[in-house]
Amino acid sequence: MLGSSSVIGADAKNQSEHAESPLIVSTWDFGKQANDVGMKILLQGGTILDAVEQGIKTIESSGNPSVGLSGGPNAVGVVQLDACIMFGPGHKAGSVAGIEGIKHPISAARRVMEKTRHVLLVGEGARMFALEQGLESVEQKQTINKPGAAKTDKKAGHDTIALLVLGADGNIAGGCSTSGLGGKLPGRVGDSPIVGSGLYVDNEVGAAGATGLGENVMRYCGSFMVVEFMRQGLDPTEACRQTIRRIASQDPLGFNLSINFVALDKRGRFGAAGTDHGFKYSVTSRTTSQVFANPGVLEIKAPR
Ligand code: SD4
Repeated sequence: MLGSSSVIGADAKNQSEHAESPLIVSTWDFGKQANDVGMKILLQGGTILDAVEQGIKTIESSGNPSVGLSGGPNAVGVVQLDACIMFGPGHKAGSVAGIEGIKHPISAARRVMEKTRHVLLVGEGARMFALEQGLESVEQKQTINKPGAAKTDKKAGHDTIALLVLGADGNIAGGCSTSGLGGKLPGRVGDSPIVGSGLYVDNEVGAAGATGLGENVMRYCGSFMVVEFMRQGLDPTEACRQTIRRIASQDPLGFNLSINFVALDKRGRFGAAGTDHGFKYSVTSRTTSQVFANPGVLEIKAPR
């Protein structure tokens, strides 16, 4: 809706200097579409959770190759989806993992948070719950009998939507949704539905979300780490960079991690950093909606 759709370069003025609310930050350039939907909801008086859910739903039904039922199938040809939602006040969370045939896993995650005593439902249980809640479903069929017959290490499709919202009242919510790694083994769960890995919201500090190779995020509680660095005083961009430095300093892969983070803080500052050169992120305020290039990669110093 707002602003231009051109990508703003990594050398643009320090993005963290911005400080305003409401504010929506999301992964990738397609995140802008979700942000715009979310901002419209906020400006019409909707809640931050509505902004998260409706924004992400837009991508889940957009034909995206890595989000929703149009996403990449697993090694037996079935799409298994992961999603998570968090609400800052009360530190609430809901997730679904490996859910099949449900059109909007983000809505299932929200229902888990709001309608159950639990945080994470997986597989068939998650699907049954979503159906019980009246969520839209489609039937899926396994198309490959032997998992080995499909690629299990497909690097394409690292395009999870993680979307963070700071409301005008200072409250924060976030969500993420993905079909996960293309060709994954059936039952594989990535970072996205794991609180603190693919998504983390702390209403006193800020929020962070991840996209990329989940295995390299979830072993380090990546989004939690970003938020903790913000708590220690780093701005969002520096918190994302420092998280990647920390992971790279420990990981045998070094910077060859394929991980990217977005973050916003309680003051309305935003930032991102990633090891993927092509990583982009989208930022939407009341008056502008922009796509930024990855500001992080070139400036990350070798950890050792
Ligand atoms: C996963 N992190 O399941 C997800 C995939 C992804 O951008 O982020 N793609 O590993």
